[in-house]
Amino acid sequence: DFLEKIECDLNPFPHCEFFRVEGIVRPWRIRFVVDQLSDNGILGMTVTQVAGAGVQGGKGERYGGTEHGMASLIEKSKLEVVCLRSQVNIVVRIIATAAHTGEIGDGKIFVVPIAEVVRIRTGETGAVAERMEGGMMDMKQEPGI
Ligand code: AKG
Repeated sequence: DFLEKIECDLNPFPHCEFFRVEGIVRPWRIRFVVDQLSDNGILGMTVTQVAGAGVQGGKGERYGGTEHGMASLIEKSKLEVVCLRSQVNIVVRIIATAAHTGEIGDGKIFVVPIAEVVRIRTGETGAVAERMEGGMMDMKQEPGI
């Protein structure tokens, strides 16, 4: 499956240890996406119901040469996962595979660099703050990243 081969280019941020993978997906797919992440040991995530539009201005089809007026906003679910650099590709592939229908409106995934993670309860920072027992650090990571 081509979605299993997605490679994110993280080279613009060579020293960044953490990234936020932000998926904008169909609301009726979000439960499946979350389940797939959980099944792979990714337990820390945030989901928000949002409304928005992409490059097609919320229209179901692209009309060549025609200008769209104001974007019509479409309900979507926004999923945010903060993970280690070495887990970005795996998280992106899980979201993309679970959210894919092949139809217009499947959404997008953004990968955003994170400068720091702070656990409020303890004041811990960095990898210690990101780590959850049985969570992200225990899941599969890509070697050599
Ligand atoms: C867009 O605005 O780019 C779209 O793909 C509209 C279709 C949709 O999100 O359901």
